[in-house]
Amino acid sequence: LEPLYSFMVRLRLPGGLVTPAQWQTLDDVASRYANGTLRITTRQTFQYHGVLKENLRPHLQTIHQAMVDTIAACGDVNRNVICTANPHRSAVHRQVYELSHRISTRLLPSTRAYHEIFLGEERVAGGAQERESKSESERAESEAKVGDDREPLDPKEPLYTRHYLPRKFKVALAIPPENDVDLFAHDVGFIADVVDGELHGFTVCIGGGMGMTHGDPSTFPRLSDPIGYCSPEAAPAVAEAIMLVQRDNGNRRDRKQARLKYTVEEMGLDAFKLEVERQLGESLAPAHDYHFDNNGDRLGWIQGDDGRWHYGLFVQNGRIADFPDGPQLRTGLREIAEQHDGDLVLTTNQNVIITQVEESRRGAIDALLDRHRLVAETSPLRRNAMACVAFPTCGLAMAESERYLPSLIDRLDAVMRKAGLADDAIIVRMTGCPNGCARPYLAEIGFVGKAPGHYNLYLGGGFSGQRLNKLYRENIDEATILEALTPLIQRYATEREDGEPFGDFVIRIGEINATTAGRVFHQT
Ligand code: SRM
Ligand code: SF4
Repeated sequence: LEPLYSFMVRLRLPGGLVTPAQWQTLDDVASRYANGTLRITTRQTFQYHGVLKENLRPHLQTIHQAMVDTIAACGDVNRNVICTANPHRSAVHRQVYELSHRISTRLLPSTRAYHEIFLGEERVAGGAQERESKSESERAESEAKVGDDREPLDPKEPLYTRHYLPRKFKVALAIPPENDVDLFAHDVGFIADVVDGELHGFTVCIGGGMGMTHGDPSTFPRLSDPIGYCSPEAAPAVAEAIMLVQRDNGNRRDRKQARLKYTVEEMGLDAFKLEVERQLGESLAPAHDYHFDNNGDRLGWIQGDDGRWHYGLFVQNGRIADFPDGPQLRTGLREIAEQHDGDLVLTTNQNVIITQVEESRRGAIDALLDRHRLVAETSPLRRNAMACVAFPTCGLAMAESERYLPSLIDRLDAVMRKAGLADDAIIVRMTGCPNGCARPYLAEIGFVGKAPGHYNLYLGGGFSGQRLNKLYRENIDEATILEALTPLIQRYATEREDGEPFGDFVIRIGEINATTAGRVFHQT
């Protein structure tokens, strides 16, 4: 008897846009083939949990009919490309969204294996068979080159060759002043340079990443650094050049040191940049200035440049389900997708935007939001909080996250109210392990699971995603968390300067040192 295998399915959805027709299909498969929920991820796409092995192919075939796939959503490849949400907000948002697609397409693997295995496409001549027909000596030569950290070139897989990348690879695009994507947290970041409403180009950053291992100071989160500037047309080629430099220089012996951030630390930023320029065949222009002022989402109604409206809906930890006595998120959003012809856009803060609403239709959308209780009274603390999935589905979790953060926020809300800060936002993030899937090292208050019921507490992240936080207390339970944070929140209420974010405040009063670079993250 075969064990009951169950899978997680993650979609490739560059820029997070879902048409209403796609939404209905994606919602259908949640009941038919998964655990009845859809989960918006911190990379602007959907995950399904509990997909049984026998349901995997029908699941992927159904979403394929809706023009959605899961190619390269996991693995040592370029992952889902994310960008500042909602292409319908302005012409620049549209252009940046389209670039996220072009980058995603350009960096896709060429293999047809996905189509052959899951969609029943007939296997074409060549491919693996041809590769297998290599003589022993040819194969030995290739392997020797691999051992030498060099990839043998494979014309059928020119970007990834036979051995793919040393590790996952992530690209983000942001439109200042909004840093919803946490631009500096990714291997590559493109910061839009917008002048008088026109997209002129991008400042290119490299070397970000969140993951680390508890107790191993050679691993650390790192923010990316600017290396230059490119035109919008050049952005896909620049992303590819950076990926190829990482492919050929990343550490393939130690997966804990294999991300691009460590390659940059090892080679030096200038040497990495030179290699990128060599790949490109030209120099990058000098980086431009940029300014971010927040890394959250704009919730509620906002008007786009063409006069239409967009509603940013808060989805706690990205879980779209019908909650007993709570919001009927699945039913409500399904009905919106059935009745409204505008797109739905997922955000990197795990929320959803109902887009392209004509003035005359706003009342109808409000009525649907009301009927299904989609808009609950929530504090700014809760609206700005994020948690990764963790238990019960994540095999790497050390502590609860998605299932626990809401109740911890209840308690922190009470502390905030008592301090007179009910209307203030502090960025709180939690993960069940140090891999950093909810980007906790950028939070003003970050919790990282250490053991069941116990977390490391990090303080001092920047409000707009521009500074990493630092370890403040290790391996503490809820009572100790509240004991540590209550006096700081009370002091914040009375001693903060005008407009001073909590992350800056705890540094100014000397409670914690600022983290100035990833490699000093572990220094107190
Ligand atoms: Fe992640 C591994 C969930 C965004 C860093 N991540 C995992 C796995 C697949 C666990 C595993 O390998 O078995 C988790 C599946 C849990 C589950 O039950 O669904 C998982 N990661 C997630 C999601 C769903 C978190 C969420 O709650 O939204 C996010 C899905 C993103 C997507 O749609 O593609 C998610 N993961 C991230 C991010 C944030 C980001 O990309 O902006 C990070 C930090 C940024 C980075 O990559 O540095 C992140 N995930 C990791 C790592 C650590 C990588 C490293 O460099 O050390 C792992 C473990 C690994 O790769 O070995 C990991
Ligand atoms: Fe799992 Fe850790 Fe990622 Fe949370 S941070 S989803 S516990 S791998």
